[in-house]
Amino acid sequence: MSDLKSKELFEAAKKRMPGGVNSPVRAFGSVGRTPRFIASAKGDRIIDVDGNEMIDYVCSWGPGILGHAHPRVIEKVKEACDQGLTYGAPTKREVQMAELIAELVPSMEVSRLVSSGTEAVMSAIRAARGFTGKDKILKFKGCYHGHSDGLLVKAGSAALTTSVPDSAGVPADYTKNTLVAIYNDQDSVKELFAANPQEIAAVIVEPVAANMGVVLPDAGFLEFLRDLTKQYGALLIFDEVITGFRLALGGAQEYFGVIPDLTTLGKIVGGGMPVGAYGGREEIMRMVSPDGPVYQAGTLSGNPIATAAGLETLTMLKEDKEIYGRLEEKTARIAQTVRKAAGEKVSVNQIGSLMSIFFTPGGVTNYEEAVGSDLSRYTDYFGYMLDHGIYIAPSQFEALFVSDAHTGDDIQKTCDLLQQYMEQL
Ligand code: KE4
Repeated sequence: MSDLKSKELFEAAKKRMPGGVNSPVRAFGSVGRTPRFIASAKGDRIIDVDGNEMIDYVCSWGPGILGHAHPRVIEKVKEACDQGLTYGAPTKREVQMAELIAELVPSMEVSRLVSSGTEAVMSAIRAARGFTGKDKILKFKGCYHGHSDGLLVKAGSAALTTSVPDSAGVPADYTKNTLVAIYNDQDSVKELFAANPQEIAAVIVEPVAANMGVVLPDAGFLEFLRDLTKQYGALLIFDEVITGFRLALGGAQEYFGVIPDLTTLGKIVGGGMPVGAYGGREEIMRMVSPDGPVYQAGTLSGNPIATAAGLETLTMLKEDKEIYGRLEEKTARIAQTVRKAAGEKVSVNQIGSLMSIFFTPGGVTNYEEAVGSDLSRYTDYFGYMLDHGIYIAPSQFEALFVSDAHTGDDIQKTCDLLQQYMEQL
């Protein structure tokens, strides 16, 4: 597999863009390879500028649950384009989106569309602070909630690989109200609430962590957060940017039966176009301008092209609820292949269409165990898969995503390669 054209483009890109990319994880920084510059994608396949066709398990970090360039989504986007790209005025599709979001995620009685997951989280935090009149936010080490200043504290995702879990350029004043607990460690949460009994506006959590690799909530952990936040008059925010519409049609809150006060969405909600959303209990969301005093705005929020893609994607997921059974079956097949071939040498976390392989025995249930895994082995595994035409996350601290477009043959090809690799560990 030549990557000559990618190499040339990367050199040019590095001259004019930080790291040659528009988002750090794309730079392949932690796996020591040249990032593949992509020319096109269709279904479960992605094709780079050197013509290498690969089976894609990044799926654009989550939006691609239906696979790339689904004909129905493309058709709606093309139709929308002919009607103009943006108006800066309300449209019918935004009403349809808000109504469909409320139908699929009933806790999101009132919602607002924005243009990214970061914007959704930043705005939800502001609404929580505005509603409660409190300043502190509690997050979990290794969870990633986008790059807004107050949340770049012990963040996950690429912040872990670029060793800036506490980013430069963020004044201490901006993060003094950010408390950090340990995922799955109830005592660490209780201690922070006991020390700040009346000051915590909200707890924000990835209901399934997917930015330190995939780490599942221990049984009862989400229920514990729900009860404790109620006890202290704090809000519970589920960051469902990854799990939303992926773990179930109603997201992790449907899957686990734990209902937050606010939810943030991204990725799938836009069907591949730039859309984020935040929403929740009506009394909270009525705080948001122009109903209330919490200001938040956006030129391209609810953009007609983006909502065309998002609406068609959500509509297709609603029409075909069997998709979630298919996604679970495919992904569990991959996970079981690895467990069978590698035995105790690796830890595999899998739920629905999300999974991670950690090269460490004994299981991974939190940040320390994730970062303690053998990262150089991950790099070797990444290179092996890439050289054999399988495109997986270029970082241990991301997820492997499966889409409805992943064919049985491609899943089998993936399993065969994984078995070969894991058996020689
Ligand atoms: P965006 O601003 O990237 O749309 O969403 C931020 C965000 C918020 N919450 C969660 C749980 C997220 O996973 C993300 C973004 N996810 C990363 C992948 N781990 C996006 C990939 C990237 O940064 O390029």
